[in-house]
Amino acid sequence: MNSSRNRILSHVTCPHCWQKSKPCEVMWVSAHPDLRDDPKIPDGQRRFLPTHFELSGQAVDSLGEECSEIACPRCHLVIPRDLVELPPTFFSILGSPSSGKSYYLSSSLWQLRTTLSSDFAISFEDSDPAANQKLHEYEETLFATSRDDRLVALPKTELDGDLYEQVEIEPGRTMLLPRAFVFRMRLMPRHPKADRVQKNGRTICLYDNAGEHFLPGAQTANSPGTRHLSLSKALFFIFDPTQHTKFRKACRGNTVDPQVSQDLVSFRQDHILSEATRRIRAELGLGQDQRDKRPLIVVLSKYDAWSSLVGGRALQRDWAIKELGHGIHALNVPQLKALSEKFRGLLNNLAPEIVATSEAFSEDVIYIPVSALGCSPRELPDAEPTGDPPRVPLGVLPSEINPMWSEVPLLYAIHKTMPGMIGSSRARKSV
Ligand SMILES: Nc1nc2c(ncn2[C@@H]2O[C@H](COP(=O)(O)OP(=O)(O)OP(=O)(O)O)[C@@H](O)[C@H]2O)c(=O)[nH]1
Ligand SMILES: [Mg+2]
Repeated sequence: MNSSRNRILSHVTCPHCWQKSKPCEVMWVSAHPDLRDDPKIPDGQRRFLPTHFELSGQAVDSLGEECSEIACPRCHLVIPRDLVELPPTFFSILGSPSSGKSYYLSSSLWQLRTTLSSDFAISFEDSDPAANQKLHEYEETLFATSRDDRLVALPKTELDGDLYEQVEIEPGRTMLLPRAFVFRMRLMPRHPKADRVQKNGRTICLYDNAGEHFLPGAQTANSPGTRHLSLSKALFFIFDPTQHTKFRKACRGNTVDPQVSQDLVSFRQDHILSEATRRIRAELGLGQDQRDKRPLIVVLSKYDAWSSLVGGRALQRDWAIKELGHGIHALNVPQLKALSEKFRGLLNNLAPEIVATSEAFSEDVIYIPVSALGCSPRELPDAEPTGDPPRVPLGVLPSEINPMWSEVPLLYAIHKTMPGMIGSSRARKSV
């Protein structure tokens, strides 16, 4: 493909089906309204390999219209243009149903949008705002609503809902592919390594899978929803203490959170992690005695509901993020590691199977508590109980939301996997 921009990568990775293509193999999406007959995308604009380009570098379709979107030659889904220029970094978020993945993703990205530019001099933007639309809706529901005195809730992520796309990948074979959220990161001029700004640009690709996708048997050749696990540079395992029998027992009476006080289905969360590690080992050809080198970040979600087990203190931002001067901050990695040891100790007491499964899989495990909401959700009045056992759906008051550390796991992953972007401070401050 042709481009008017500076740098083109040697191959382009599709964030939906993960096919790697040479830039010249990447297809364009016709812009003329009469070209709506793509064989793989029902009602989609025709995809084509261009022969004519405008001076601007945009391809021209067979009816003379200038085009702007590109698509994967295999699945025909749209690829954000940034993926042609900026190396992609995939991050995978996994966890059981209702462990808090969607709330965590929304809260962490909402925080990152401001923290990265204000504190780390890194710009962070949507690569394709239309493709990130669902996430915008989540963020607006929780953080930018005009009525913050009404209970709101994010929908449960469905196994085949609008975060997935059905594609007839070859005649008679339909695949269900996950939609990626893609972001562009670049160093800003005041970043200490800004002279290498071109080199240090990156795209980040993230997914919001339904928890059921991580259950044994859910991944098939035609529904490879979690194949990103083996491509990703860091894995985020969302462990929800409120779904764990011993944690629930230990903090009952010390929280009003209905997730602790009600009788809920408890998923064997170690099984979810084991299943993910089984898929990754099979995909990467990793032996049972070999450990993965990538960071495994065990995110202990809903800290607000179980903080009584560690003294009830709120997680302070300055325990994790330290100012270096001139408005530039670094991650206090020694402090994070020390805190990780404390939370590992708590897990070892109450959920040793999580520590054992995590550390048997990865050489590089860190335990980070977060609260995406910073408050407990409440039962939605007038809502019908659903599920088995039936329970009233929960909502949260936007005026009460006050996230704690939801940006920290992603900052740590960026620090570990993209050298030079986020530095580490040396000093440790005792907590
Ligand atoms: N107390 C507390 N509850 C939370 C927090 N984050 C999420 N929850 C609750 O956890 C429940 C499940 O959250 P989701 O983010 O929808 O869970 P999920 O992992 O995306 O679930 P699936 O989409 O089914 O896989 C919701 O009822 C939320 O109110 C938090 O920080 N604190
Ligand atoms: Mg979800």
